[in-house]
Amino acid sequence: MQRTLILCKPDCVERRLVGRVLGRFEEKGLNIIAMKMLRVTPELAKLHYAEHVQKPFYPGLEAFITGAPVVAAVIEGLEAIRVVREMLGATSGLQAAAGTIRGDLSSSRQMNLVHASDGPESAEREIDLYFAADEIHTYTPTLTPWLKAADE
Ligand code: FUP
Repeated sequence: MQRTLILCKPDCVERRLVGRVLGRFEEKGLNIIAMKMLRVTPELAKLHYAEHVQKPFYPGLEAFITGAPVVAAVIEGLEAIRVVREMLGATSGLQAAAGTIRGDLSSSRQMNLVHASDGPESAEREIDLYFAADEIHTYTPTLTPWLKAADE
C-alpha cells in the first residue's frame, strides 16, 4: 500500500468541484485516510513548491495557491502515487488526456485543480507538511473484498 498527498487547489474549491474530484478517487477504490480544509500561507507554499521557488512562474503560483482555501487529503491504495498522478493527467489542463480529472475539468496550466505527490519521497515530505501523525486514520473498508482479490 502507498500513501500520497492530494490538494484540491483554490480553483477546485472556488469552482465547487471538490466533491466530484474526491468522488473520483473514492470510485476508483482508493481510501481517503486524512482530510482538512486550510489556507496555504506563503511560508507553506515555499516549502511545498521548494523546487519551483526560483522559477519565473513562482510568484504567480504562490498568489494562486494562497488565494483561497484548499482541501488537503491523504489517499491510500495499491500503487496510489502513480495511480493518482495518472488520474490527474498532464500538468496543463490543455494537454491532459480526456478522461483524466484535468483533461475533463481544466483548461489551464496554473489552474489545474489538483496537486498530487510525484514520488515516494515527495509523498512522505508533503504528507508531513500538511498532516500530523494523529490526523491520519488507517482503516479497512468493509467492501475491500469486492475491490480487489485477496492476493493483489
Ligand atoms: P505537477 O507535478 O503536475 O503538479 O506540475 P509541476 O510540479 O511541474 O508544477 C507545479 C505547479 O506549477 C503546477 F501545478 C502548475 C504550476 N506551473 C505554472 O503555473 N507554470 C509553469 O510554467 C509550470 C508549472
